Amino acid sequence: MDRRGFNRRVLLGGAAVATSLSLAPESVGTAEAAAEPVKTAPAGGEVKRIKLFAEKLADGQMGYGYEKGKASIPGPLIELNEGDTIHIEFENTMDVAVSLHVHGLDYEITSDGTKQNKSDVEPGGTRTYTWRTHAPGRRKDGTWRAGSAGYWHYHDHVVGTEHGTGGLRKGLYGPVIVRRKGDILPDATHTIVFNDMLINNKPAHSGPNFEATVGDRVEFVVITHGEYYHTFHMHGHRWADNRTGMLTGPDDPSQVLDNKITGPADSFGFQVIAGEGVGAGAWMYHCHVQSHSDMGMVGLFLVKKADGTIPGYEPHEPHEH
Ligand SMILES: [Cu+2]
Repeated sequence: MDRRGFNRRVLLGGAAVATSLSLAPESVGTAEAAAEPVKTAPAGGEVKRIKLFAEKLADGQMGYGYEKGKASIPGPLIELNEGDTIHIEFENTMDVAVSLHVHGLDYEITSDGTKQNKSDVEPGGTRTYTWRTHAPGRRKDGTWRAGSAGYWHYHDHVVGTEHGTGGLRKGLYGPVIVRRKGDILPDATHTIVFNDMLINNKPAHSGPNFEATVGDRVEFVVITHGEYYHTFHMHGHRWADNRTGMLTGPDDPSQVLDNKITGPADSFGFQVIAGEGVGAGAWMYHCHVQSHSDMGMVGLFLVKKADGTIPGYEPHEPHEH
């Protein structure tokens, strides 16, 4: 036990020791962060208001951003708790019509983000899109209604074609996470979008790379767009094929994976403890369709030791982050 863990346990007393041990049965060795109490999502019910812009980027691509001049690909992460409502004041700064269409959440037809019901936005225009979420519960007829919690995504639905094919290709997409009360919160969240043969619309063979320190609880949101099916593979880490990507207990029947097939508009997410049981390293993630990985659908999960070093890793080319 290192000094930090020791002090924490002394300060928190015996009960906390028992709790942390039960949360981290494999904490021997590398899973130091897992021995600390986890933070969890609160109940929802908030009404949130944000601004979102669609912009042309300098290189001709397109992105969503919270501020003018700060659009990114993928667009910003929108995080909600079941029961929250979000009003998004959306401004189109481009010279073509654009929209905002979300998967998985509750919205009325006026927030659909398609031309078919005139819920897109003309050049220079604004529109407020409203997304709602709900907790699971029993319907009056006795059947069970799923909650909104999940790893979802938003994207344009009008640039190029009436399906937004051009907007998606140029980068108009982003992640949405809806959490359930009690869901474990990560230390960091990263989004990986397989879009045609690129990752996050970056040039082939150029990542993106994501950094963490051994023991960090790191969440990945994986989204696919474009023309192809892919398989998402990560080295040295695994996840469960369920809503959160984490097993709920010893009897959770979800399959544990390190490779998952994913097709256009699919999304899933999971959390890992960086380097758990395996240590620091430049851990690859990539599409496992061999021709796709050879063409550059590859990035690195750079897991550092506590002293900041990564054994065996020498960055040999400048990477964009
Ligand atoms: Cu692929």
